[in-house]
Formats: sequence, structure tokens, C-alpha cells
Amino acid sequence: MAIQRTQPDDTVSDDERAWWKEAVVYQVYPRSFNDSDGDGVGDLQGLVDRLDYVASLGVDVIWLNPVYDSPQEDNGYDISDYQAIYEEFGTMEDWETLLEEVHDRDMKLIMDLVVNHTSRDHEWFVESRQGNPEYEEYYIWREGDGDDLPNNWESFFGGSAWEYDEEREAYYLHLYDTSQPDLDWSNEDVRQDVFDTIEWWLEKGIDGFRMDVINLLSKVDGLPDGDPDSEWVGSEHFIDGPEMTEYLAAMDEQVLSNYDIMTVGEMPQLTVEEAREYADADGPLDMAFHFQHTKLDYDGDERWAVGEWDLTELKEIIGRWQNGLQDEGWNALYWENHDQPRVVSRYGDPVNYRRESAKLLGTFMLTLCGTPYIYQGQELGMTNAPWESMDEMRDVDAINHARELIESAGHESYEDVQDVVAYRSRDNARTPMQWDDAENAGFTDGDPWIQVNPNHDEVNVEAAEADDDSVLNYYRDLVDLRERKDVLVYGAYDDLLPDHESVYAYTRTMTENGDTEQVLVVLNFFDERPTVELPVEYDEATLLLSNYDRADDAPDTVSLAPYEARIYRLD
Ligand code: TEU
Repeated sequence: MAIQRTQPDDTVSDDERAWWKEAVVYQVYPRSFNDSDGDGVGDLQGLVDRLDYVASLGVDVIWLNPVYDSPQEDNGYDISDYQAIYEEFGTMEDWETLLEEVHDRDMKLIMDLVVNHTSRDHEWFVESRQGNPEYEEYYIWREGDGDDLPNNWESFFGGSAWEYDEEREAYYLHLYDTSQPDLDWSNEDVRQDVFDTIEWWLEKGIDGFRMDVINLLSKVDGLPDGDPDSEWVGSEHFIDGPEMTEYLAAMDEQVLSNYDIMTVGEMPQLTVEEAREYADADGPLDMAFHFQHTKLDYDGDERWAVGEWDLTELKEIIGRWQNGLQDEGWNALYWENHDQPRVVSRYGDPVNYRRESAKLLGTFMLTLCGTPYIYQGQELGMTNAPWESMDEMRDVDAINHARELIESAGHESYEDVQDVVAYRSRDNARTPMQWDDAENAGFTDGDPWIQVNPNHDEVNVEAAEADDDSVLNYYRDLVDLRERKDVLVYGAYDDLLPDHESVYAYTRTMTENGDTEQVLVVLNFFDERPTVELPVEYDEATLLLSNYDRADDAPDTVSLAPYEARIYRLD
């Protein structure tokens, strides 16, 4: 007999349901997806050409990274015009075609909203640095003569968060690259201009936003020095600042609440308690990306060092988020995005068990409670690339930190820091999508803007399509299973083995109209062959999906092969 849970949180009422909870999202980084005109850079037409592929995954929503006009210092996260398309990606007409084609395939399109900062080339900044009274206060300026920094805050990309501007003879704040000045959200005109921009896009018919570093908008008055020992100096004064809730509530009231859309906030250093507040039913955010599970392989707090990771720590983090948002808020589930190295190279085994571990990690992401986000190429089991020299790297974050590492630790050359930089670089996510085994993986006829991963001769869509057992076809099965099983979307999560160091096993349970449905997920995260006893009760167990062909034992005593993943239904 299935475990009859009595907790009220097993049941799902109609008003707890939402289309964006039932959706699976696919993230497209347009610069690296598909190049239609041979200039080596992916583009909107290239994405349109591959929409049938995206639809074939069974996903419901596409999140498109920034395509707005931009000098591309941070690949489009430095926006110079919110209402224009970056020329190399195409035209506004191409974008409109994209939206139409996405909708024609019954998918939705969400756009990236980057409003903590603009590009230095944005008209607002150009006017602001000239001291035009209308825009003077649009950014965070502080007096100075170029010698004394206004405070000790650091840029996430390394170095001080202040840059001296010769023209205005003052410093401006940039929490990211020097080319990305922070907007001053305490200025009502800034807020109004941003809200107008949001409305302009919503009126064009998009289905929502992913909001870049949205918990950084409010900075503490007086901009006091931060704790010099903290992971990101100054962050206690600019993350979740005092006016955050007010700004978001205004955004919601004036614009977002008038549309049936989905919103997901990207929130560095987010805790589950904060997520509950941000994501409460009346707020503007449906869900948020936190970073806790992406830091397991840091060395302590240090991102530019690699440490051993621990499965029980992953369980502890995931459990906290699964349980913490069970009745308030909603999880955004992800392993990869354009900022994260490839997950198989971090938490799987890219050499001996690439296929098995990619499937295992996918099973995990698609059987938790929340909305899953698959990043392009994750469904192929794409891996990190080699990065033999600095010349091959494109990412401002990786390049700055590689330089810092070389200087600070008394190293002499890139070779001395290559291991950590190649492992951590965001460029790993940005190598071109691997369509086939041709010279440039079918991504472009020209010279790709960034190297193609040499393993594209083996790991590519064409090969995966022809192989029933591919990671790609397994992802399709996972998405399909999730779309058919409400319990995988809404069911309550119970960790069966919180202390086990290599096997992760949990149930998902949902009660509806008095019937309880239960699914059991068993995951062996390493290359050992453990046998585990599981505290489950059932009359009948049906294996729904597995990445091995040999799962014949009953789910109360399970012997697992390396990186084996199984999903059972228990009745
Ligand atoms: O990223 C914010 C950010 O700080 C992280 O995503 C960071 O890259 C991550 O913690 C690394 O583990 C967003 C965008 O996603 C990123 O591409 C931009 O560079 C950044 O904002 C600035 O807009």
C-alpha cells in the first residue's frame, strides 16, 4: 500500500495551479545557438530555423537571453537601447517573426530584463555623464578626484566597483563590468522609464521576464563601506536593500499585474526565507533562481578555486528549498545557464560516464518540485571545453579573474591557473550548440566567435537523434513524463536517505480527490555499486523510467550501477 500521507500540503487546490508551474523552460543563448548568416555569431533567424527542434523536446517556454542593442562587453547584459535589437542578431522584424513562430508552436517566450544597470553607451548614461539635468541623477555618481575611491565595494567581475569618469569628473558605481553603470533606482524617473520599457515589451505580446540580478536594485543610503572579508565586498549594502520590496511592488502594480505572464528573478545570495517573502502570492515574482547548489564545488566561499563536493550537502540545500517553498513560493530548478559551467563536468563524470551521469542529473532536475529550466546543450550532455590559452577565452568575468589569479598568487602564466579557470569559466556554457559533427558543429559556416568544443564529433544533435539511448531522447522522456504526471509538478518532497553519501532517494506524493499518487526517485550520484534499503511501502511498483536497462529489483532494496537513475510509480 502506498504511504498514506495526511499532511494538508499533499493536496493541490485549483488556485494553487498555474501554467508556469506546469511548464518546462528551455533557455536559449542566442549568440551561441545557431548562426543563419555565416558571420560566426548566432542570431534570431538561426533560432527560428531550429524552433522545431526546441518544440520536439516537449518544452513549453523559451527564455531568450538579452537580444537588445548593446556593445556586447558582457554579451548583451550591457544594454544601450532597450527597444532595439542588436544588429548582429537581426532586426525587430526578425524578433517579431520569432515571437509568432514560437506562439504558432504553442510555446511561450520570456525575455531577459536587465535593469540594475545599462551599458555605458545608453543614451541615459551619455546624457548623465555630460551633466544634462534631466539625466544627471540616473546613475550612482560620487564626487572624487580620481585618487580616493568613494567606498570599498567590489565589482563581481573583480576590482573596485567604482570607475572614475573624466568627463563628469566623478566616480560612477558598477557592480559588474566598468561598461555596466548601475542605475539609481531611488530616482523616480528611472523607475518610471524602466516600467514603461517593461510595458512596451509586454504590449508586444511576450509571456514574461527573467529578471537579471533583480535583488540588487536598492542600495543602502550613504553607501557605507562593506565588510572587507566578505565574499563580495559591499554586498550587505546592495543585496536585498531597504527599498527592494517597494520597487518590486510598484513594478507589479503599475505593469506586471495587468498581464498573464511568468516572472523569474535572478537573485544572488538568496536565502529560502527571502524567497518566501519575494515570491508570496501578491508579489511580482513567481519564482527566483538561488545559487546555493551551484557553490558546492567552490573551495569554501572561493569561486575561483575548486573544492570537493558532498552529496549530503546537496541534499541539505535541496531539502531546505523543497520544503521551505512547499506552501509558499515556488522553486526555479536549474543546473546550468549561460553563467554556469556544464553540470556533467561538475557533478557528473564527463570522461567515463558522460551519458549516464548527464541522464542522472537530468532525472534529478526534472523530478523535483518547481519549474525546470533546461539550458541549451544540457539535453545533449555537453561538457566543459579545454581552454588551452587565454586567447581562446571570451568572457570578461573569466578573463579578469584569470589575470587577478595570475597576479595575486605569484603565478607566472595562464598555465599555472588554467585548471581552475578552465573549470569555472562561464565560457564553458557559451561554446556553440553542437548540431552535427561538421567542422563548426553545424553552428556556423563562418568563423565561430568562440571555440567549438572539440567533442562535437561525438556529442551532437544529429548523432543523438539517431540513437534511441541518447541523452537527448532521455530528456524527451523526462519532459514527457513530467507533463503527464501532476505528482512530479506538485507533489510533496520527502528525502528517504538524508545521510547517505552516494545515493539520493526521495518520494513525491500528491493527494487529489482522496486518491494518493506517489513517485519514487532513486539516484546513484557516483561510480560505485551501492545497495540501499528504502523505507517505502507499496503493493505494486512500476518502473517509469531509468537510464539503465537492468532495473528489475523491487524498490525497497535497490542495487545500483554507476550513475544509475530510476523513477518508480508506487501503488
Ligand atoms: O549574472 C549575475 C551574477 O552575478 C551571476 O549569475 C554570476 O555570473 C554567477 O554567480 C556565477 O556563478 C547576471 C547574468 O546572468 C550575467 O550573465 C551577467 O554578466 C550579470 O548578471 C550582469 O548583468
